[in-house]
Amino acid sequence: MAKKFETPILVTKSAMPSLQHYMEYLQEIWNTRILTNNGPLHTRLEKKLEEYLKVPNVTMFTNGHLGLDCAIRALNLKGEVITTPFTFVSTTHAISMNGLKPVFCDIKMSDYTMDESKIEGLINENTCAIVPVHVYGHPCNVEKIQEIADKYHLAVIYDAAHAFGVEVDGKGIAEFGDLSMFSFHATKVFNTIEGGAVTYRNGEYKKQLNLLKNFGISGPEDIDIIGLNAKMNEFQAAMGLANLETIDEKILNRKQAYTTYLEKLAEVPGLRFVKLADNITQNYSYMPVLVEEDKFGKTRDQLFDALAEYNVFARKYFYPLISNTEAYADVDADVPVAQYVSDRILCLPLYGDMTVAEVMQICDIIREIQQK
Ligand code: T4K
Repeated sequence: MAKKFETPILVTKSAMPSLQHYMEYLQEIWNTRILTNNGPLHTRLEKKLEEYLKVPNVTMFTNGHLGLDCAIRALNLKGEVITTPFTFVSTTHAISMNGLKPVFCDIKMSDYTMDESKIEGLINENTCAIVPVHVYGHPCNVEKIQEIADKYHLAVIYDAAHAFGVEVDGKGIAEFGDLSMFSFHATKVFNTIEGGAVTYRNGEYKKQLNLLKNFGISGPEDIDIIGLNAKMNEFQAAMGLANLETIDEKILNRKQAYTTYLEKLAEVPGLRFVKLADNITQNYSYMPVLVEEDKFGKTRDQLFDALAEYNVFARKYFYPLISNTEAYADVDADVPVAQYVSDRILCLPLYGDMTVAEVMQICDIIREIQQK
């Protein structure tokens, strides 16, 4: 019989440095008394992230959502934006709150990212941009999307919230599109407590993004544009600097947990996993499994509820589809694949400190639920 966990296993667990190590960074803050507004730790982290993400420009934000909002704002867009409904609602809100109309494109069964073959059918004279999501850190078809964008003169802003450290053919995922947004939220592969960054190759965006996140202020007596307060503070930057020191180790550990899941669940009927191409360096940010009721014998929701009885708290990322929410009830969507996936997907627990023993126990539990 599979064993119930004594303490709850949640879908993720924040990566944290030792308290003592974090305190070393805090000591620097106490020395300078600079708590926010582009302080020394902030500057250091931005530089280190440019190296790690292999991109010439990184601008950090208080959270990923405001980063995405400012990335869209920086381009001064008007009209319709093609995006995916299979995401966290932040993506769609950032589009809508900029006065733009989201147009939902379906996703692919192979990796759940935007189906590039369906983009052109959604383009009209009002289309100004594409906002795809590297969902679960699975890279979109960046080449094809760029081809379409070039053909129709559209901007491409990637929601790369899940894609920290992901590479395609050795190139950082931040290389692609006009701008990309990474989330550094507590639940992400790399965290700064709350936080995020916008990355871009074209250095001309830097001035605008820095203005947008600091009330549009360019000097003590100059306010150039209308802006927000979306600055990352020094305590967040300190967490980022400390967490960045162990990021490769954490990703490696995630990989071990991820591959253990794949091996142990391979024979369970009705569970489908994504297989990415060999040219992709993954970050193993999520462990999505698609539950096919006809073969598994239970629905995704039944598995979700049964896991909770064993103290395992998976999450239905991403259900409901954004196009089915009250907030976007007025937006039409023809997205059958996204609907199919959203109704069946479940993210199993996965985090940087996860042990193989924990994964094996979860797999035993899943096998037991399937056979009951
Ligand atoms: N675009 C996409 C595609 C996104 O997924 C997100 C964020 C964004 C944009 C916006 O980025 P940010 O503005 O957030 O930087 C979580 C996160 O709050 C959210 O950041 C994330 N996506 C989304 C997918 O997941 P919830 O409501 O599921 O979080 P919560 O509080 O239920 O936490 C999940 C589990 O994580 C908990 O069961 C325990 C663990 N946890 C949570 C927190 C808050 C920790 O271990 N430590 C913590 O501090 O939204």
